[in-house]
Parts: sequence; structure tokens; C-alpha cells
Amino acid sequence: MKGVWRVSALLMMVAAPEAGAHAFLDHAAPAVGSAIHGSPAQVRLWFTQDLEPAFSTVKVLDPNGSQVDKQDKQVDRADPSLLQVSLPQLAPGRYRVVWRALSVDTHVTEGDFTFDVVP
Ligand SMILES: [Cu+2]
Repeated sequence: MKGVWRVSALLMMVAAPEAGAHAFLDHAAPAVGSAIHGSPAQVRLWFTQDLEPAFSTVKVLDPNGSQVDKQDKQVDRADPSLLQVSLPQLAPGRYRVVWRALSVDTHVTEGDFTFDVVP
């Protein structure tokens, strides 16, 4: 699989025995490590648990590390396990999605992954 993804929940799994209940990234659109033709309108992250909207964040960084999303991140009201942010038109390149999720179980997980925009 291309691209890179990291999740730093290991520490918390040791610290909290009910670690299985954390909000882990289930899937995303664009998918983790994917290459997509054309610029996506938004990035959507589905977690394994519902999120606390006020403390859950997602940023999209361009190949220079600059934040390019519209800074309008939100947790979907109908599906509180879905965190999303919208994007302007993106030039071809590798983008990094950096997320931090506060689950309704009060635990925090964080991670990042990349996707490629190809012409
Ligand atoms: Cu938890």
C-alpha cells in the first residue's frame, strides 16, 4: 500500500485496559494511501466510536506542510463517528491528513495518513 499512516494509540492501550473501545480510524475518503484523479471536495474520516465534536480535529497539509483545508472541520450530526473537513481545489501532489479524535469514552487517539492527487 502506498503512502504512510500512523496511529499513536499504543500508549493508551497500555494505560487503559478497555483500550478496545477507543475511537480508531475505521476508513477514510480519500482512502488511506490512495491515489485519486482530480481534487476531492472534502476529506471524511469514519471512526470506530462516536466523537466529541469540540475536541476532535482534522487538518490537511500540502507537500510543503502548509494547511490547505478550509478549517471548517465538523463531526456529522447524523453520524457522530464521521469527522470531515472541506477542501479548495488541490494541485497534484501528496497530501497528509492529521487527525485527533476525542471519543465519547473520553479517550484521545491521534494519527495521520497520506493520499495522492494525480492528474
Ligand atoms: Cu477508549
